[in-house]
Amino acid sequence: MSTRLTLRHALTAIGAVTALSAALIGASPAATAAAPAAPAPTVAAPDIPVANVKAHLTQLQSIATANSGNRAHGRPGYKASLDYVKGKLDAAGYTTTIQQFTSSGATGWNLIADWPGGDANHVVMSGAHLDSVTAGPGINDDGSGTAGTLEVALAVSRAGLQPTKHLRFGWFGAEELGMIGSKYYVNNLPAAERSKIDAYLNFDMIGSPNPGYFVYDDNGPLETVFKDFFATRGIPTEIETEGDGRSDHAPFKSAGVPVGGLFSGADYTKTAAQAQKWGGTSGQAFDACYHRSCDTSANLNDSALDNNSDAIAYAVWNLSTGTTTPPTGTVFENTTDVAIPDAGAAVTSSVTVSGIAGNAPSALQVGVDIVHTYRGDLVIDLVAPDGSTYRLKNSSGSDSAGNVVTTYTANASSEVANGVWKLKVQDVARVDTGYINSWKLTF
Ligand code: DTR
Ligand code: CA
Ligand code: ZN
Ligand code: ZN
Repeated sequence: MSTRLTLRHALTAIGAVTALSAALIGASPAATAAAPAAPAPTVAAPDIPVANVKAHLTQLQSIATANSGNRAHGRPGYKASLDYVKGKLDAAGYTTTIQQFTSSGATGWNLIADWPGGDANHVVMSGAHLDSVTAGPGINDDGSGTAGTLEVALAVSRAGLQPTKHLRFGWFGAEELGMIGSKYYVNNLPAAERSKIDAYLNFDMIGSPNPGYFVYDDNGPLETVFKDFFATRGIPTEIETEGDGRSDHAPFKSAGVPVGGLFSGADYTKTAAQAQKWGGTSGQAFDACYHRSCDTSANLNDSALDNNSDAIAYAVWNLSTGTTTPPTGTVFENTTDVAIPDAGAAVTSSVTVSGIAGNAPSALQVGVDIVHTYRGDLVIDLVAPDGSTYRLKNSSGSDSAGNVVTTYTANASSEVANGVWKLKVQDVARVDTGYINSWKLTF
C-alpha cells in the first residue's frame, strides 16, 4: 500500500460527490447543513453491458482458435483481430485509420478510430493492445482492454454523443514485443498533434480472474476520475505501480501526454488484505494464466470486466463532455494504511494543508476510503487544525455492509484552511476488522 502524502491539483470529478452533511460537534460554531453536490456532468455515462464486452471476447477467442491459438504480432490471428474491431467501428460511424509498421521482420498494424466532431485541439484518447503473446489467445491480456474500449466506443455511437472534446481510440500492435506499435504511433505523431492530446487512458488487463482494482497514479486528475467512479460503486482501489513503463501508456507519458488507466492484476500474488477488500483468493495470482495458453475466454472475472468497462465509459464521458476546462481543486491525500482496532480507541490519519489562502470552503470535500467488514460499527469525524470536530458518519446497527468508500462534504467555512487536518475513525462494537486505506481533502 502506498505511503505517499501527495498534493495534487486534481480534476474535481463531477457527479461522484456524495453530498452527505457533516454535522459540526464539540465547542464550535453552529452545526452545518449539507452542502450542494458538485455539478453533474453535462451528459451522464451509460452502463456498458458486460454481455456485449464478452461477445467481443468470444469473437477474439474464435479468431485465436482458428489461427493456431494466438493473436500475436506477425501471425494471422492478429490481423484477423484488427479486421474484427475495425469492422465494428466502421459500421458505427467512426473514421478509422490503419497504421503499418515493421517489427522483428514482420508487418504490424495499429488501428486508430476517431469519433467525428469535438474540439480537435483537445483530444481524449483511450486505448489497449490488440496483440497477444504467441503462447495463447491473450483474452485477458489484452483482449479484455480491447473489448472494453471497443464497447465504450460503440456506446458513444449508440448515444450519438457530441462531446466538447474530440474522442479518439487506439488499438496497438506488438505491445508484447516492447510497446512497438504505440511507440510508432507516438513517434510519428507531429509534436503539434501530440500536444493536443489532453489525456491518454490505457486499459491493459481489466478482467483478471482473481481481480484487483488498480488505478494508474501517473497523473493526479486522471487518477481522481477513476477513483471517484469506483467510490460510486463502493469499491476500494489501490495505486497501480507494477506496470510503470510496461504498457502502451509509457510512450505517451514519455512524450509529455497526461496518462491514466486501470489494471486488474497479472502474475503478482493477491494478499490477505486485498482479498478482504476485493474478494477472490489470497495467496494466488491475480491472473495465473498471464502469458500462458490458458489465457482464454474462461480466464475472466465478469464483475471486474463489467466495473472496469463502466469506469472507462465514465472517464471518457466526464473528460470529454461539459466545459473544455473542467473544474479543478487542490487535493491533499494520505494513502497510509491505519488499522482500526475492533471496539477500541479512535485512530487518526493526518494531512497537512498548505498554500490555501483564507478559510476552508463551505463544501469541503472529504474523500474517505475505509476497508471494513461491518461499517455500521464505524464513527467517522473530520478534525480541523484548531480541534473543531465535524461528524461525517454515525454508527448504525442497520448498516451491515462492508467498506466506506465515499465523499462527504463538510461546511468548514469557519476554519482556517492551512494546518494539520485529521480523519478520526472509531469502531464502537466488537467482532469486525478494517483499516483506513486512504483519505483526502479537496479544496
Ligand atoms: N499486460 C502486460 C504488461 C503489464 C504487466 N503489469 C502491468 C500493470 C499495468 C499495465 C500493464 C502491465 C503485458 O502486456 O505484458
Ligand atoms: Ca456495466
Ligand atoms: Zn502481455
Ligand atoms: Zn498486456
